[in-house]
Amino acid sequence: VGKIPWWKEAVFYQVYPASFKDTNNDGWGDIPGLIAKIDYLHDLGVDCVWLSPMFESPQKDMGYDISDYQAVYSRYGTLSDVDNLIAACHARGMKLILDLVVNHTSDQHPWFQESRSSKTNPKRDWYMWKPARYDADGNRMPPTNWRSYFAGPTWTWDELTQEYYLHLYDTSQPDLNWENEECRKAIYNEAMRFWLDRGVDGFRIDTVNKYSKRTDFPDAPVTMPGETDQPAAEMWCNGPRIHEFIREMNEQVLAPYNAVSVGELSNTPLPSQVLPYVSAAAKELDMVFEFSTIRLGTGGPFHGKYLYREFPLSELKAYVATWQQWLEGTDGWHTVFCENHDNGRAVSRFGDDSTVELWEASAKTIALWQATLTGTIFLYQGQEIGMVNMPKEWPIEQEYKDVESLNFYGEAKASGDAERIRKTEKGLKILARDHSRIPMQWDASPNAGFTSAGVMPWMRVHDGFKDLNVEKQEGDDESVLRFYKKILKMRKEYSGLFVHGAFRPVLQEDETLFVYVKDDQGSEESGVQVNKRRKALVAMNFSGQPASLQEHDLDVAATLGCKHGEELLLVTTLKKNDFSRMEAGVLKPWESRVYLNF
Ligand code: ISL
Ligand code: CA
Repeated sequence: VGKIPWWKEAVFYQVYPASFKDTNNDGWGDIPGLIAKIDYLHDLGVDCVWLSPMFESPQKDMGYDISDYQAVYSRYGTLSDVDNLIAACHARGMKLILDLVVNHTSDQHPWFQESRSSKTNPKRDWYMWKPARYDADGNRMPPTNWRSYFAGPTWTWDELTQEYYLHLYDTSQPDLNWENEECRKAIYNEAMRFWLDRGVDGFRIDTVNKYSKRTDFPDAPVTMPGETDQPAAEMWCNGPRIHEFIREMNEQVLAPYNAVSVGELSNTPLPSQVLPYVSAAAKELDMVFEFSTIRLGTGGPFHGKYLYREFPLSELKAYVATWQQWLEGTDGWHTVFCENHDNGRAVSRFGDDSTVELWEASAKTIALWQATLTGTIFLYQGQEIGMVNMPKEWPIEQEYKDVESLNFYGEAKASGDAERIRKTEKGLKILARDHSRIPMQWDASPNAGFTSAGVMPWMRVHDGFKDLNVEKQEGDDESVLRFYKKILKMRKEYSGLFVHGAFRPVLQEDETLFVYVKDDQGSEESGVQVNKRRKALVAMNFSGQPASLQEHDLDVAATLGCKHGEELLLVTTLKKNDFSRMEAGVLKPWESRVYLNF
């Protein structure tokens, strides 16, 4: 029986440094603030912190635009703060991973400054430069019709050398040219080995599927008639040399350091496309983030990204079932997450934040849902207290800061189409990346304890922080936070079921109940010693109405394959004072339970 790698059963927790905890009263979170909260994370049950970019950066895209891989953004701290953070994690048996952003740099990075300085500069080829095209009237046009992620073309004209450079994201984020070997070597040394040598345990790897582009640069087919720039993800996602590049990175850097890796795989919706990245035999990545579930309700990755679309529960369940089952019988591994810094809050999207009761019940149900799924679990800061989206009344122009939100909004306004503007506003108020970026709510003091009274935080603190904060929930043994602690412990105690188990959907078409069976038969494959064949039935009410199991023909004991009376209630989201009124076969609004066979 092989040894299970530590990262499979570990609980990962993403920290967005700007919004976690400010210690020097400049309104920005910082690394000393994270160090001050390490015991909080340890107590929650976190094993590994993923720290979003804290590198030197002009902050056009909140640090995903790096101008120096080996320096820390001064508002976040210093190199020695990072050393202290590594030590603080390791002293508690925890690990730390950093964000590796090497698809692009900032345009302020010295590599790009050199590259743009002349066509003969030795680093010219480290980025992707192309001459202009001209239309029939002699007007200059970009080399292709590709639309960038943040709206507008993927090409920006550079006056000095009279060529365009490629950028999949903002114009200030030029794409590195992975075709150039010297460039790859510099990435490995400066962005990776430098940090691994200081003791970090691995990386969350940004946009890992986009290093290899179609180098014949064809135009994308017109799928948005009337628009100059067309969606073109197939020109740069999962490109011709992508697996070669990642294998090389693994062989030369990740494997020698025994570093853990989790790659971000957007625009890769098919299991058959994902497996080559995470198959153990392929020696590329340990884990990946696949986005079908977290993108639910968005109109599409490009133009329609912020047009909200209502979706039935069955659609959510279908994605979960597909991705829970896709690696059965393979040597792949995957991740469980429903929040990150690029999406609205889960309780406002998949749960119900319309009343205090429904908020609390649905936040716990989301916790139970995540903690019972197979794969490595990732939490995002604030998820553990059920943080919600920004209030709908907050005006976009004043309170939203994200380049992507503001570009989409600007684009809608420029269209002059009132309907499109209205829909974009509505969509942003549910889906914008800004929702997850407001300050962490620590306590009921001014500024939610994120920063001191009188300081202006970089983003506004949620108006509801007095009722929704860590301190309040620490003191309430039925709070969302205490429930997370409990359920993360349960997940580890029954790791054969919840981390490794086989997933079987039940009642897949139902629009109220979300039900599945976890069976630890799957865990034998993953090398876990199984003493007793266990099964768990996870029954969750994803609605504001009571739901009767009987009416759904759901027989708990029979589904678990045990005798009646031999099913054990392992955990419920119900409050203790509701127990007396608990009806065996009826789930209250957003109530959820896990039963075990005996
Ligand atoms: O639609 C998208 C952009 O919102 C995604 O498909 C995107 O490609 C993906 O989420 C990449 O995100 C990562 O890289 C970006 C950065 O802005 C995000 O914050 C980061 O998570 C560029 O570095
Ligand atoms: Ca600060």
